[in-house]
Formats: sequence, structure tokens, C-alpha cells
Amino acid sequence: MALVLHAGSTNKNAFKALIAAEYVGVKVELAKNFDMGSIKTPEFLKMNPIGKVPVLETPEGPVFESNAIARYVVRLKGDAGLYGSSLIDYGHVEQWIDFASLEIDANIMLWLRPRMGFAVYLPPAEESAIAALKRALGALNTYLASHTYLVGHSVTLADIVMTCNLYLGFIRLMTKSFTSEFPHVERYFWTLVHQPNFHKILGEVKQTESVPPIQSVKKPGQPKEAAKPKAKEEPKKEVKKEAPKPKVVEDADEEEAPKPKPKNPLDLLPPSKMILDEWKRLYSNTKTNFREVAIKGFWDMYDPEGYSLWFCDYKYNDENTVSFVTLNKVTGFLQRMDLARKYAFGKMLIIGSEPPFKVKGVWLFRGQEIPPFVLEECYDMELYDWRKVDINDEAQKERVNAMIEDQEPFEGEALLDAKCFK
Ligand SMILES: N[C@@H](CCC(=O)N[C@@H](CS)C(=O)NCC(=O)O)C(=O)O
Repeated sequence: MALVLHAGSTNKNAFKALIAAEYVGVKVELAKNFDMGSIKTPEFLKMNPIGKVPVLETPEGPVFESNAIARYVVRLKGDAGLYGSSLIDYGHVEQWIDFASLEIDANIMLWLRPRMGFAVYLPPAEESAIAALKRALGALNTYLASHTYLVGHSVTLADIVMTCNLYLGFIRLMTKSFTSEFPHVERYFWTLVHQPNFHKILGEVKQTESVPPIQSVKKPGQPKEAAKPKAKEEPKKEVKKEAPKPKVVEDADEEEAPKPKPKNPLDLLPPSKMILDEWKRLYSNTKTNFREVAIKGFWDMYDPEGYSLWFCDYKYNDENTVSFVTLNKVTGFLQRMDLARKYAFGKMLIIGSEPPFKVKGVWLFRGQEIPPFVLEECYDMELYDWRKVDINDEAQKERVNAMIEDQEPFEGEALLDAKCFK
């Protein structure tokens, strides 16, 4: 029988237990017809005296506090590896759970609650919450530069708690311009949310495009109408007093301002004889004699003035210890390159028959440089070393051919997979 979890269906604190349940194979269900209005009733307060959610009902009584609930769920199955494999792993799992709660989540909440109208908005308090959050994300980023997961080589409860806490930040407050300072945190977060057990609970995750505007404080226990300011002028005065706003807020305002969409500078380049879609069609439609048809066709079409070719090499191949995580990393990269579909073609090889796997690729870009908007918008770009292909060098040309063709062995090694961006 499923354990019942009392919480709303979008509560990231409840997601911790739901994701953990997926990993360990325990049935946990959200309470049917859950109503936030019920959490201060005497009946609910018997389950959690502070009147907050989530609360898990177990055959032996209720458990509250989301981290404790997640730990309970994991221990129902012995721990199923979610606590690592040694005493020190266990210590580190607990270390990161506390860090995720006290250094990441606490500061996200200090930033978010006033903006939602659940606490008074004070600019210096917001600035200090953001500074503390950045300090924590900086430390996490440094750690993740050389680690795929927080502990060991697979997902632990620490990753579940950390990802759920980051999730709230990513969907509500932390825009791309904010998170790009922490590329390893970005990579970690997007990799984790794409894991099947996370995806099942979180669904498609979309990073916020702006920081929410400040709302006037809602008074607890009063109907929504009463929380509204009495005089119409009041909110305007409050808004004026906000200045100076922290930078992220200004960024958000800028993002919100309606601006005409500037033309992509690549559209202003002199026309090229190479029609990218023609090459993509040739690539897709060639089923036999690939060398003679597609590769030959590529070089016949190739316009070295209008296009350039680039090799890329993943900088952190040592981290590629789990095949499906490595494959997900590459899939995520190609998804994020969607913005360059009109201007690029790419081939990514995942190389090796056993871990650690190497990730290498070749890309065709419109123009002579990697398009700046791609470098800015797609954080994966900085996880690779990029080298322009010298097409006068036959060895380099042959390497391009081998990559486009998925030649195996590639540089003496088997291919785990090859993925194409077209
Ligand atoms: N530390 C608690 C936080 C619980 C919490 O703040 N819950 C919010 C919803 S996410 C709530 O119930 N708020 C209602 C209230 O504060 O009255 C946990 O991790 O479970």
C-alpha cells in the first residue's frame, strides 16, 4: 500500500521524498484533494504541530520535515545505495544535505519570500541573501568542477535534496544571466533533472526568464482581499523606495522590456554557396556508400569562406564514469543548441568501451568564428576545448570525415554512441 504524503502537487519539498521513492522502489502518493487551507486545522496540527507541509503518513504515525521524510523513505529499503557505500560517504551525504538546506535553500527562501509577499521586502536584506547564495553556489561550483555527483559515482540522497532546492531557485529566481556564473552547477542541475527518476516527478523544467516583481506583504490568516494595500498610491510609493535595486532585478526588468528582436548578425553575412539544409538532407538521406555520397557531397558543398569547422573535446572526461549520465550530458547539450539550428551542424562521439568515456565532436558553424550568441546562450560550450579545423591539413580533414561517418574504431577505440545535431 502506498504511503500518503500531504502536500501540494508543485511542492519541491515533497518532490524530495517522491524522487527518493522512485529510486528505492517505495510507493508514495500525494494525498488526494489536498487543500493548503487544511494545514492549520486541529486534525492536521496533530500530524505536524507547526502546521506546514509536507507530512508523510506512515503505519506508525506521521513524519514531518521534508529531509527527514526523504531519509525515512530511503531507509524503508535499507538505503538502496542512496547513502553511498561507506561511513565517510554517509558523512558526506549528510554534509551536502545540510549544505543544500542551510546555505542554498535558506538563502533562496530569504530572496523569494519577500518577492512573493510572504515577508517584508528590504533591499539590503535581499542583497545579503543574494550574496550568501552566490557564495554557496560558488563553493558548489568549485566542487562540481571535478565531480559529477555530490558523493561517489552515482545519485545519492544528497543529489535529490540539492536538486530539489536548486529547482525552486531555477524556476522562480535564478535567470540564465545569474546562473551562468556557475557553469558546473548548471551542468549538474540540468543533468540531474533529466535523469528518468527526477524527470518523472519534476517533468520538463524551465529556467525562469525574470525575477518576480515584489508583492505587497500578505497578512497571514486574513482573506486575500485584506492583504491588498488600502490606498491605491501605496504600492507605487513602495516601488519607488526600492531603488537601488540589486543587479539581478535590473536584468529582469531589462528582460521584460519589449524590444524589437534584433536580426542575427549571421544573417547579414555575404550569401554562401553552401546551403546548410541541403547538406543536412544529404546527411540524413544517405543510407549506403556514405563515404562516396555524403562525405564527398559535403566537401563539394563546403564553403570555407561562409562556414568554419571546429573540433571540440570535453574538458572533464574523467567525470564520465557512468554511460547513461555521459549520454544524457551530450543529449542535453544538443537540446540546448536548438537555438543554433539555422547556423550549425554537429556530430558528437561518445568514445570508449568502458568508463571513463571520452566525448569529442566536430561542428560546422556559419561564419569564421563560433557564433557569439551560441557561446553566450549555451553553457555547455565552455565545458569543451574548441579548435578550428585546418582544412589544408589532410589528417584533420580525415578526422572530420571519420567523425561525420561515425567511423569505428575511432582513434583506436570503440564508440559507445554517436549523436548528430542537424
Ligand atoms: N523545513 C520544512 C519547511 C516546510 C515549509 O516551509 N512548508 C511550506 C510549504 S513549502 C508551508 O507549509 N507553509 C505554510 C506556512 O508556513 O504556514 C520542510 O522542509 O519540510
